[in-house]
Amino acid sequence: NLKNREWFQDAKFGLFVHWGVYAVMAGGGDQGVAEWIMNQKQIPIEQYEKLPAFFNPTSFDPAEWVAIVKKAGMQYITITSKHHDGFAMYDSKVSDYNIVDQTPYGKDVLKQLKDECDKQGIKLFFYYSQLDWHHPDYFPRGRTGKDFTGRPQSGDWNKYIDYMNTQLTELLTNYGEIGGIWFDGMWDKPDAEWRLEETYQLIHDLQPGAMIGSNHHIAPFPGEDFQMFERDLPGENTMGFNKTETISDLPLEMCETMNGSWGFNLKDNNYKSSKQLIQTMVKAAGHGANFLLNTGPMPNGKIQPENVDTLMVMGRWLKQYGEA
Ligand code: FUL
Repeated sequence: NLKNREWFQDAKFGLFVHWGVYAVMAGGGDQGVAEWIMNQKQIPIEQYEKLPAFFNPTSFDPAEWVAIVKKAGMQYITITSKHHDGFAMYDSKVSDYNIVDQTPYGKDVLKQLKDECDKQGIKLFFYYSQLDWHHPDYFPRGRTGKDFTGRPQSGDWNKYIDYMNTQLTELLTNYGEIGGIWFDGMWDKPDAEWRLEETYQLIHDLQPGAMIGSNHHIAPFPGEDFQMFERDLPGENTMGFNKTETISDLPLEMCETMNGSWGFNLKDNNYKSSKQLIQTMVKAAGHGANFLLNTGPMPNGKIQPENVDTLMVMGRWLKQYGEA
């Protein structure tokens, strides 16, 4: 996948999308990271499972999303296929805890987005959370998603990893050629046997071109194709996430939020200015890192207008001053 690494190295700017049933709760009136609401408000699985019934993004228009991305001067999208809450935003056959089976909307948003990305020449990456607050076999539990979930205090860890590998197989088989997999959540159980080698091999066997990266906040493991930094420039650690001084020879990526949340948060109006974000993007480029800027679409399927405005300003700037 050298070719894809080269492409990635040069891609510079992408859209991160955190979208899930948590969007319905819009942060619950708090300023916190909205996609964490299940853990923050200690919502038991039995009750959280009622959320998908309210998720009906009838205004979701993938053509509009991808047009925004193109106008912003971005080359790729990374979207949550499953976040920590365990809910699959695609048509998974190994669990009915997914958008097709459990929401009135009933359609696979990843599929629709992928088709549109193909049409408009944008690469699509899937974010996948290894951490899971819903699956019973995610046991022993990690640092988060503990007793409040109502899961039995037992489970078979290897069965969970098998389940994860099956979901990854779906994602790498049913959506054509994808950009890669963006892992997150290993930090929840740093000492667990994640069987990384097997998972990474599986991905590379299924799609040799797919790039693997992981938000584990430490130095890259063998099999990973890029190194990422959460809300900090490579080598910096103002947020407390970055646990390593290592900056590898792999392509780099920095991800950042528009306000303080990844998922849609109604209360958090603390948006960074486009000027500030342009400066960070330029600094990231100076560090050789792509800038993956996040948006949390609303429950109706639209991208927040405030975020669209910012993206348009950035796109105009890039058109004027960017090299491509
Ligand atoms: C973090 C996650 O816990 C956040 O919810 C978000 O997905 C961010 C990109 O990574 O580790």
